Formats: sequence, structure tokens, C-alpha cells
Amino acid sequence: MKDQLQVLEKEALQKIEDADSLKELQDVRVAYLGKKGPITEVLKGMGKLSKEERPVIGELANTVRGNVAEALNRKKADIEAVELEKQLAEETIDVTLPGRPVPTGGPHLLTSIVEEIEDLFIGMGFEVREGPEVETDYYNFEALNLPKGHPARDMQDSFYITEDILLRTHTSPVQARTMNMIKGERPVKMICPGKVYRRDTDDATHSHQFTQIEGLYVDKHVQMSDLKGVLDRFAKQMFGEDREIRLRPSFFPFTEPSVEMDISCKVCHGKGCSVCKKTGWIEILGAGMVHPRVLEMAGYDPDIYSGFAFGMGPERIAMLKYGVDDIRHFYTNDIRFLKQYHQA
Ligand code: 2NL
Repeated sequence: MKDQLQVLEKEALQKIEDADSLKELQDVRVAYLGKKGPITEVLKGMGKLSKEERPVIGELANTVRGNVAEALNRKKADIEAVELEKQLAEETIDVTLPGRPVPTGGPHLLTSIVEEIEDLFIGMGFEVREGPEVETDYYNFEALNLPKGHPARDMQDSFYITEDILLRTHTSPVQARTMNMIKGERPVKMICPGKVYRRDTDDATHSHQFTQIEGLYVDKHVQMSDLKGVLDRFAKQMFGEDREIRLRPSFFPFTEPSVEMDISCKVCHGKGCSVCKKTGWIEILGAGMVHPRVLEMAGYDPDIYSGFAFGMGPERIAMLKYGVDDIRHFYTNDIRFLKQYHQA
């Protein structure tokens, strides 16, 4: 039995020595130390031994078992170390490779244009103000000299929430609210950018939701020449110092007199070409002297105060400046369109 155990030990140690994977090692463990393994079998047969032999063989069997178990653990650690080395060697990371680019995005073309226009007017002393997109009939129409029954108030032309509340059709109510807050106690010089809504069928030049920037300057002695000077500066700064402006008579219920402003065509400089439809001029915005009734309703004495106002569509400005041919490009968020206008 002693010989048997020693042979088993030698055999097991040799197999452990020869093993070169964790799987093989586990097989050896099961074969020699398992419940049905030969060492266990030997120990089971100890009952047949004499009293003297039993402790000797028992001790030897335990020693053999201990030696085999120890050899297994040592070899297991060795194999694991080798496999880790191998894995580390295979999975080395080349830290000198360039990283994957992270998409950074950028401002929407419309956002850039609105901010450019804001900066330009801030430079001329205007403050930027915002207001609600859901407006009362009073501020959207009444305060702007569009009384009940005026065709612009047609249910067909606006999005009404109740008979008295609607989505604003222009940003003028922000200006009416501001004037009302100041109550004619001091001048106002402001622009108000924001979203406006009109019931319209969307096409290349119309949208039911679009952006507007309106400006208002109310003070003592404000006159038409002030309007012309401010708009001329705007046109030149936005489209180029070589551009001329032209004011044509027009009509708005909230201004009197009212004008429409054109800029000279950059292609033909006023001579007439296909871009300007042979007129030499391109329409940019509407403006005028604030109607005395509008001033009065806002709490300004029209005999002391006067003002000018203007309104423009940043989509149209961007379309002219960058040659965008369809207003829907601003809203459909096709990244291929938007990316063209991201500054590096
Ligand atoms: C256009 C024309 C305009 C105004 C807007 C205005 C505001 C107040 C008083 C008087 Cl509070 N007027 N705004 C005046 C003239 C024209 O917009 O064609 N916009 C796209």
C-alpha cells in the first residue's frame, strides 16, 4: 500500500508537471484527489490494515494528498501567470494611435444669424428683450392699432387657443409690453428676437412658424433720418460696406409713415440682373415711425415722444446672405445642410 501511494504520488506529480493548461490541471485534480480517485480508494481500504500499519499509511496518504494538492496549486499559479502574460502581450494598446473624433456640433445657422443681428444692434445701444409666445389678443393686436374687425385678426390667419389668447403673429407684443412697463417715463431702445406663428401652408418661402426680430426706439425727437441711419448701418454690417439701402413707401397699421427697405443687389449693384429680378434691389425688411395711437396706448405722450420701429425675418436674411433656397432647410435639421455653416 505504501508503494502504491508512492507510485500514485510520482504519477500525479509528473502529470502536473506536464500539464500546460488549467483544463488539464483540473482533470488531474479530479483524477487523483476526487471522491472516486485512487488516493481516496486507498484510504477506503485502510480498514483491512493492522493497528500498527493504519496510522503509518494514513499519515503517508495525507502527506501524498497534501503534496499533490500543493503541486496542483503551484502549477495553477504558474499557468495563470503565463496566461496573463500572454493576454497582456496580445492586448497591448498603442497609445500613440490617434483617438476617435468626438462630434462637437455647433450653433444652428438661424441661431448664428440671430446672434449676429443682436450683437450688431447691441453695438448701437439697443437692449435685447424676450416675451411670451402665447399672447393675449390685446398685446398681439389691440395695442398695435389692429382693432377688432381688422382683417389681420381673422381666425384663419392665426392659431387661436381661446377667443382671446393666441400664438403671437409677430414679436411686437414684446415691445408693447415693454413700453407699458416703462409707462412713458423714459426712452426705450430695444430689439426682440423670437418665434412667431401664422396659419400658412408651408412651402419654399412660407412657414407656419418662423423667426422675427423687431426693433423699437422711442425717445424725444426721434425722426425718420434716425431710422434710415440705423438701418443703413445694419445693412452694410450684415451684407457688406458696398451695399446701398432704399426706402419705399408702404403700409403697416402700427407705423405711420411706413416704409419697406431694399438693399442694392450684390451681383449687379443696382443695374438689374436675374438675382434681383431685374430691379437692382432686394427687399429686406419693413419699418416706419411708430403710430401715435400705439405710443398713446403704451403710455407715451405722442406730442413729446416719437419713435421708429422695424421688423425683419432672420430666415430671409440668412437665405439672402448664404443663398439658401428653401426656408424648410432651417427646420428639417438635415445635418448635411447645417454642417456647412459651422465655423471651424
Ligand atoms: C415686417 C414688418 C414691422 C414693426 C414691424 C412695430 C412695433 C411696435 C410699434 C410699431 Cl411696438 N411697429 N413693429 C413696424 C414696422 C414693420 O415689421 O415686414 N416684418 C417682417
